[in-house]
Amino acid sequence: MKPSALASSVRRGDRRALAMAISLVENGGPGSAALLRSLKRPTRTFVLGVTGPPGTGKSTLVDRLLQFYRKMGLRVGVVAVDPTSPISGGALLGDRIRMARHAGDRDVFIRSMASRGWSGGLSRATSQVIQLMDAAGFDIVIIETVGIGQADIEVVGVSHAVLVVLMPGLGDDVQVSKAGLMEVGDVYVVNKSDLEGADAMVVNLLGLVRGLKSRSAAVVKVSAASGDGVEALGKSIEAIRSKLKAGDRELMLRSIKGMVVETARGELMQKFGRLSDSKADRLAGEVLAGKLSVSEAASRLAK
Ligand SMILES: Nc1nc2c(ncn2[C@@H]2O[C@H](COP(=O)(O)OP(=O)(O)OP(=O)(O)O)[C@@H](O)[C@H]2O)c(=O)[nH]1
Ligand SMILES: [Mg+2]
Repeated sequence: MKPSALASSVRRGDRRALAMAISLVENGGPGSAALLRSLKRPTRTFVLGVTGPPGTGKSTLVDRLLQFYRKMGLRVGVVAVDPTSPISGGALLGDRIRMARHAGDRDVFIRSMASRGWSGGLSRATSQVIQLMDAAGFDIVIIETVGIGQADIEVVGVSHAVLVVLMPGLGDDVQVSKAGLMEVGDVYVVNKSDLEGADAMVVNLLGLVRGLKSRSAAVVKVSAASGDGVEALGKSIEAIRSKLKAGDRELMLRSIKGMVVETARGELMQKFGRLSDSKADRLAGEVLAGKLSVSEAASRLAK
């Protein structure tokens, strides 16, 4: 199918076309650039990032949020980024299984993607997939990152709002701030409120949030397993989404800028991959011959 025809089918909401288009941009083939060029500019979709350390309940919570938004009649796309499995080389199925009850719903589209070593908890094509889901008319795109604990969290850039999902027993609040997580959240979710230590964690987080200078953030306690607190969490996300609906320019720019930067990063990395190997061989030879230092060779390669 021609990229322009594929783009029209995606815009009509054709699910098979969307699946094909996502595979095309994931593989980065020749038609991919043409397809992306023929999409209209991003306009309406609310992008919600869900991040946090491994095993805190992100997927279980996304499943609850799907229920929350489906009750409102909204159409939701989900991108679940999994670490690349060393065995299969593809995305793990765990996240899809947790959200399986929505599999038959025509207004929900769930896609797992492998991170394939791409940093920041995303996959290389994440921002392109957001653009495709936007074109397909989804009201909300939820991105679940690879379970991460460090500060290079690119999901912040592409999202309009970021949930940082934590749970009791992760260690004290100092560890949360050390991991850079206090720099990124719009809503801090203390999940697994059925476990001991949840209330103490909420108190600690409220203290940290009050200390934030440049912005405000909320702290919400939930149990994704039972659904307790999910309505309240949904309301605090809706407070942010309503700003987007009202045309908040800063918020719109935040996600668009993140997508531009991520896409540029992807292009640079691809170019670098094509160039680097033969040049690196030659430069390594020059280092071995004593003509260049490693850092001089690296600067030349970077240029
Ligand atoms: N007790 C309790 N367990 C929960 C709750 N929510 C999720 N879990 C469990 O926590 C485990 C991890 O849940 P996931 O939803 O896979 O967590 P995740 O953050 O998506 O995990 P990764 O994607 O692997 O980082 C599962 O065994 C869930 O059943 C909760 O509210 N209470
Ligand atoms: Mg998960």
